[in-house]
Amino acid sequence: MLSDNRLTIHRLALGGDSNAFARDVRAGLTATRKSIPPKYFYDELGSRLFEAICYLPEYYLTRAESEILRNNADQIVSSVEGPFRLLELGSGSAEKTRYLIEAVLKKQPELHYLPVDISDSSLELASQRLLRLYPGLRITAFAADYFTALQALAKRVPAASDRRTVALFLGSNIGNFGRDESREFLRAVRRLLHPEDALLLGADLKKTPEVLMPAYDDALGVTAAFNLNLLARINRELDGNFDVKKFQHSAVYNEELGRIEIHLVSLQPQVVRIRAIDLEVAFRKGETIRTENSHKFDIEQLSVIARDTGFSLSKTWFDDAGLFSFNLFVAQ
Ligand code: AVJ
Repeated sequence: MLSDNRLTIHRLALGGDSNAFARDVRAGLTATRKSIPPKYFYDELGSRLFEAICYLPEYYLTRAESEILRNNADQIVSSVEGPFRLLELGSGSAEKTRYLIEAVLKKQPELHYLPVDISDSSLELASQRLLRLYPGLRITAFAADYFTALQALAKRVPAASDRRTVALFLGSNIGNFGRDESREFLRAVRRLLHPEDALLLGADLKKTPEVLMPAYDDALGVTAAFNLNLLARINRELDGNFDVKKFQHSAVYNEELGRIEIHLVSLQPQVVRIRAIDLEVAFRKGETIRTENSHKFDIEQLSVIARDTGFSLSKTWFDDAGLFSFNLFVAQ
């Protein structure tokens, strides 16, 4: 635990937890349909590759959500009665969060910000920067996956009686969850909140494949590098011998389930060794590892999800092009 006056970082997903990575890689690569959970994209290199994705012309999500926040931050913050503290799940570079932090700091002199991120390097970098920018800020950060962090928060960060908690779940991170998992997650968030506390949820909207597909298969190949880095990470951390060139990034839109499905495709029959977990994995030509689902939403769906998880969808903001939604969920 790193701690000074204004910053405390709880490292609950330290490098030492390469155990969980080892376990999940073994389970995922020995299953009939191979998969690896997307949270493992975000080692230090992967987090930086994701930030590069956010600058791509094809990846409209980040720009659309930034536009909403830039244009509406004051109104968004005023829709909940303060004073606040902000709890952010999946804070990353916290670039977009700054709009909300600035809007809050216009209304109250100090703010307690509690970011959670799987990448401790992102968390530390973003926290130091925010503290330099905003003297009124105090940060308690959690380097952990979502469910670990929610458990820790329930134990260590008792519900505040003198201020509202506003939880942030931006960037359509919710899209990684399936139907049941998203509900389990939102119920766990809801348990941390009091009635009238709020969750601000950024969710990408359903749209034509012509717009969706390039966002997940860009011309420069940054998304491909982001996806393939997962194999390189297994090589680095688990002493694997993946030949990354013998796999290819693939993104498919599953219209029926309303989601982009991301895979790594084996370009030939091959056997890969992962020494640290004493595993040999055979791939057929064309066999894939599923690495991510990215669900897309409509407002009706979001309002049902809110109701199912102890919230009520009270307002939605859109960008001018109507690509992305920013939703105020009020705890019931
Ligand atoms: C961080 C989960 C929101 O699904 O759009 C971007 C991750 N994957 N390009 C998304 C991602 C490939 C991203 N989320």
